[in-house]
Amino acid sequence: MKTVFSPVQLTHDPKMEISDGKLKPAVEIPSRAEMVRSEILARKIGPLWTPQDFGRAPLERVHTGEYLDFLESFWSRWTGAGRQGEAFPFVWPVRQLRAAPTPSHIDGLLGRFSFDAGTPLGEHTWAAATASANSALTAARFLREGDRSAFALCRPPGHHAAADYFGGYCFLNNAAIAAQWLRDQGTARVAILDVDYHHGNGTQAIFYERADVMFLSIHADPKEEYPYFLGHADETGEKAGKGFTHNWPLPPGTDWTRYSEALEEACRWLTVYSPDVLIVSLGLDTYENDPISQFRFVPEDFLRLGARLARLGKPTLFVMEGGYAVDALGSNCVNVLEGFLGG
Ligand code: OKP
Ligand code: ZN
Repeated sequence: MKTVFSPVQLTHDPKMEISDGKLKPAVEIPSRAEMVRSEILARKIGPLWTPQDFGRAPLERVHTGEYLDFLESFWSRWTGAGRQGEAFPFVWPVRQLRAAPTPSHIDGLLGRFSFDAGTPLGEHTWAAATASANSALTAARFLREGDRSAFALCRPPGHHAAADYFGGYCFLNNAAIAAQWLRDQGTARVAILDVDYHHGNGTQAIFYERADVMFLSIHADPKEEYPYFLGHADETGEKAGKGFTHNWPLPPGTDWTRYSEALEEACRWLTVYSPDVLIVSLGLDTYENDPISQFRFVPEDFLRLGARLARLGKPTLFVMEGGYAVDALGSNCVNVLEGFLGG
């Protein structure tokens, strides 16, 4: 299985984040990707590829032009306004407040194009996020060219980012961009299975009214866990997309036994839908020692997960999302890929 990764993805290097109501050390850090890359090589999963630059067109198929313009121009506006260091939004157009007209002030723009204060933007965020999206696109291209599976070592992650807002450490929705690109290349049906501990609110929102991209997510119950405002069991799609989104919110403390019941239900939907390509939004933060999460996967469970996904028998694109126990991240991630490949 080929892995796609660019060193440019390491240049987004946040120092701090806002979580638990405080400024704390960032957890979505470059060493995450380095740990996974070195484990891929050590365990000989397959060759490492550098992404091709797909340009802006495939990003615009998922994100709005004004959102992309904001991300691209952010650093020059921020420094032009006399600001230094990484930026955090702090005011949002909720409910009766108006998202339009778009503010011209940098703090207004930050709020207009985000949904949380926990996601620092820095000088190299745009370069790293586009490199991450290009990794997903390049891996998708390998599937189009006949590979049965591929791994996009995406970082920064993507599944919380929607058409016009960032958050949850995500800026460009790598999995959604790859799914849309596959559709545009002629792949008729795509399914996205999101196994990250957190609900993939961005991906769900992007495809909520569509039947050509199914979205399934198994995650911590949003009543008790980030992102709090999406991912409930009654969200099943709208309009043409009715019945093409399904969510399995699970309680804190969920272990493999409980998780795998939800996974079997998700696999039944996948079998019925029979996608031409399966995209796995691969979060490794279901691990028992993850510092910000409350599920109880042990390392062998990641092998089991990969093996179960292989039994679906579909061309499969793995797109990395979260996972913050950095020391174990590489081995947990490669366990999924190795489990998929059959040990
Ligand atoms: C991104 B991904 C925990 C604060 C949580 C945001 C978490 C984003 C997770 N006390 N902050 O889905 O792994
Ligand atoms: Zn997560």
